[in-house]
Amino acid sequence: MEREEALKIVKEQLTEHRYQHTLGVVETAIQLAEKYGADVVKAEMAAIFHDYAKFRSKEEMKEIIKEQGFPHDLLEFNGELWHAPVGAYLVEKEAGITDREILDAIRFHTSGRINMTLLDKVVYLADYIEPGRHFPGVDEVREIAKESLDKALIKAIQNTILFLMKKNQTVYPDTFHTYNDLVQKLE
Ligand code: DGI
Ligand code: FE
Ligand code: FE
Ligand code: FE
Repeated sequence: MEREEALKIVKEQLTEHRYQHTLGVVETAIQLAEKYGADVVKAEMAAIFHDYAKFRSKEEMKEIIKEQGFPHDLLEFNGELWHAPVGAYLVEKEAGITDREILDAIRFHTSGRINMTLLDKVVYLADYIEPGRHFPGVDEVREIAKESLDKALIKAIQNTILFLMKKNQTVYPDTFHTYNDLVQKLE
């Protein structure tokens, strides 16, 4: 699928604000893919579609998680996590994207996973540091991203965990598993 066709499909699913965020993720993902040697075309596609399911109803997402046998513990944690696996499913079903690496980068763009692929990492980090993001600590992560993809990812996940904990929110175990895995593998 061409970039323009993909963008048109996604635009219909998103608010203008979320679409602008998506364009930021696309540009950042391309830059990171070029810098760190990921597949640029796949990074672009995964970025375009990463938040495809963001505005589906909680009811629809819950049904898909149950009926597709996605990890049931997702339902016990923050509903913000659901659009990632549900998005991977709907992007395949509705937009006809079948590439496993692209679908996985979408599936794991919120929680991460153990053994993240280069493409997973690029999309995760691009989502966090795209130019439209303004949360505390994001500039530090942008700086680290110039030196190390893994170190930037670790800092982004730390920030996310601390942010959730300060608000007395739960943290999905996979978020911790991703963090631990990246730290353990860091030289
Ligand atoms: O969809 P986006 O807003 O672009 O970004 P995202 O897909 O990374 O969603 C992150 C949101 O999910 C953020 O507001 C925090 C929330 N969240 C809730 N629990 C967790 C979580 N994020 C992570 N990474 N881990 C959690 O356990
Ligand atoms: Fe998202
Ligand atoms: Fe994210
Ligand atoms: Fe996003």
